[in-house]
Amino acid sequence: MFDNKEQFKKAFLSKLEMSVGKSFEETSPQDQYHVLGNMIREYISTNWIKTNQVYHSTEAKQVYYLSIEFLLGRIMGSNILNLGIGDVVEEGLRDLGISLDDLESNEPDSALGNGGLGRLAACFMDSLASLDLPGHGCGIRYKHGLFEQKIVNGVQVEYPELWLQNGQVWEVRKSDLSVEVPFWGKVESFEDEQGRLRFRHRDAEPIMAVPYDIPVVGYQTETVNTLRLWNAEPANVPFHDDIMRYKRETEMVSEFLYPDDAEDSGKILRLKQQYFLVRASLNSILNSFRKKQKDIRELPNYVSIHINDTHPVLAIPELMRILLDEEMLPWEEAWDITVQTISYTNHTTLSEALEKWPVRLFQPLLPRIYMIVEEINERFCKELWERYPGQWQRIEDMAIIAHDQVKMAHLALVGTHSTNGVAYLHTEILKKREMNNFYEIFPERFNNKTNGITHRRWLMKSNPALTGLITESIGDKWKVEPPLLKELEHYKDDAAFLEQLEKVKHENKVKLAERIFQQNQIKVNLDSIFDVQVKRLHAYKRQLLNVLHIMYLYNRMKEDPSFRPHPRTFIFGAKASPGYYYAKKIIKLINTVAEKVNNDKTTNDYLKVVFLENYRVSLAEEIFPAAEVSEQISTASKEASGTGNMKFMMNGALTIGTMDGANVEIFERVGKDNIFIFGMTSEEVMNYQANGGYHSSEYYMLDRRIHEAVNQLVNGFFPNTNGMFDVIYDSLLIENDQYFVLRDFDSYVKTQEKVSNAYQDKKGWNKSSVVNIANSGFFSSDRTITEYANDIWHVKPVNSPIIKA
Ligand code: CR1
Repeated sequence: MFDNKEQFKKAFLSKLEMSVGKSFEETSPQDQYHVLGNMIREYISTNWIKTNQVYHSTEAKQVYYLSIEFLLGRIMGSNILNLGIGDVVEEGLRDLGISLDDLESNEPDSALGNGGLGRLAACFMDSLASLDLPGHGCGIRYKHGLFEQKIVNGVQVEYPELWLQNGQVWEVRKSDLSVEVPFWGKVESFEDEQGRLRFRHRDAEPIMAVPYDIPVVGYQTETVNTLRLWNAEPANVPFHDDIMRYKRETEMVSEFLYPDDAEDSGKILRLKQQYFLVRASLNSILNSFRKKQKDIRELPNYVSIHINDTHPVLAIPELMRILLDEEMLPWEEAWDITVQTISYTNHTTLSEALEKWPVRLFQPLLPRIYMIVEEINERFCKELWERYPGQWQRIEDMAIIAHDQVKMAHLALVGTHSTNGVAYLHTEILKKREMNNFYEIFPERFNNKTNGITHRRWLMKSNPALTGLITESIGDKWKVEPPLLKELEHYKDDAAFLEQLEKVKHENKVKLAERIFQQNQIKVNLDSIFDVQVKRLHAYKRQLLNVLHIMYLYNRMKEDPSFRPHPRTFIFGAKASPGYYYAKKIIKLINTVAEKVNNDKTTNDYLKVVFLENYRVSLAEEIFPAAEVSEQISTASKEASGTGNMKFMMNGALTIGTMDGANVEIFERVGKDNIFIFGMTSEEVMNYQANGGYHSSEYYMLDRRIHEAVNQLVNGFFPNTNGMFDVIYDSLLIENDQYFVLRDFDSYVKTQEKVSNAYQDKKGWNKSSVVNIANSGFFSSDRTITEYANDIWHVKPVNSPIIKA
């Protein structure tokens, strides 16, 4: 049906009429999207079945990637690309007067994630399939993904996200594979016939976990992996209690994605979600393994379970429960198997993001699991005691249960054979500082896996013009071997190539400018520098530093008519967690500054500020290709890696950034002349912190630029904002500027001047852009996943790739 245009058109038209019962002329773009989606899914299904059969029969080890978030974005375009059917579909539709782009825009983003952590999981799924690795995703099918953001009077307003409202074409419900998940109740011990001590979970309230499978298509291969998302539904048991309450509480479990990037709230429900994911996933993993009729002690040779951050860390006690209570192995043996099977990635050192659960909530909700965690803790503390006799403080600091709390990161460190950070610097900080205690005991467990992004979505799909230019120049092998992008460096002095590159960027800027006009009614100057900061809103990411710099530019232009820097368009996109008061104030501030400077005729040829609402994967795909400056300005040591930084680089933007996260590795690859580094180093930040911070008020008192801008937050400079930005002012001066915004201000301003100057030499700029693109291959998630597969999971490709001509 996708072999040639004519066949495709015929199939499409007949399916369209059959499934929506309208004549072609009457069908809506929605109808057309659904029909095309269904056709593609059907097309995929042969290879999907085949892949599953191979996985069932093979002796090859399988990896299961457990994640509470999968931020997939739109699925259709990525499938079309990976299947290599783009030309047929596009041309066929064009004959029918339909644009594929328009049709794709009818697909809602699958936004089952908050930010980097969830998007990383999605990139990993794409790479696993594309590398023919037997990798399965396990997640939750939230009814509502990340909220939709509207900006009303400059303020973020949240609306529920409705991705399932019009039906999902990519998922397949498999109710026959449902799993019961028990909560509450009590644990009874008894002696079995052989006189062994056994445990029984009684009077539990069960929830049914129903899997919905989404196919994950690899690029130019027959492999179609599975992302299994669990839906919470009432179990089919007679229930004496209040049935309405039961139904409501059950469905709540997969109702909402927690809108937190770095904090947790709604504790019981969140913990329920975590166990729900783990119990259902491990049950289905063990079912597949048992079908192979191997000795359970062989589990680590056949199965690898990866936990994405600590959210699925209950996989450790859950696997112990299965091995102890179902397989009846002795503790030591069960423990060895568990540790060998499971591995863990840490994604943050921010203390507010390190999960801790109060025992008083944990124990009643998960009584058997709690018993096991207690035992793990006791055994671990005993080992510590033997190793560090008398060092009470150290033991208390490292315990899994302490001060009536269960520390999930400690459980992960103790109960897995591998802990990895997500960028070189981050891993070093884990080893030397944050987790140094654990590193001392388990040095061999710590390793780095620098994050990556799928170049298929973030370059080939989102930036076809650049993809075309690259391919014309160096051929298309880079598509399956991204480090070959390096060959582009030969073109960095090729005037014709640089001109082409500039043209591509310009076209992408035109498209983004149209989007900006459509959404914000702001006309932007196409010759201005497109300077972009898109990411979650968080104090440590320092959108505030960017804003203060804009205010400074504006103030200086007002003061000095001869000061006119190269025109800039500052573009922001960011969602704030709904309960994160400060972050929401920053959004309001950005919009307030935008209102002021965009409407000042004396400066607005030089300065525009745009806040694009509802930042999400599909919008990101429009933004990165048009960006020229990438803002990666977190307080050094705070951003574990960042992945947006890589997407910008791959699309030829130049980074202005601190030596933080993966910026460090970008710097190493492009060299100091092709990146703009500023600000304190992580060492400096950590030393300051160890010594009680710095004195932000000195910077405020001594630096006129800072003084003026900070005062403007509270002195009526912005009309009708009385008291509105007090929290921001206080964070800088009363709370002594935890994130060193004022400390880094001068360095940031000077470095931004360098950016402006560099842009004057357009040829030099384009040359730097080439160097960035050419060195971005390292940041393909194919490299990252290959490292995980080789070093942590020990899994090998199963299907051999069939490269289509
Ligand atoms: C980090 O903040 C990193 C992603 C993916 C985030 C970001 O720097 O790129 O993870 N951490 O590794 C996170 O969400 C809960 O922690």
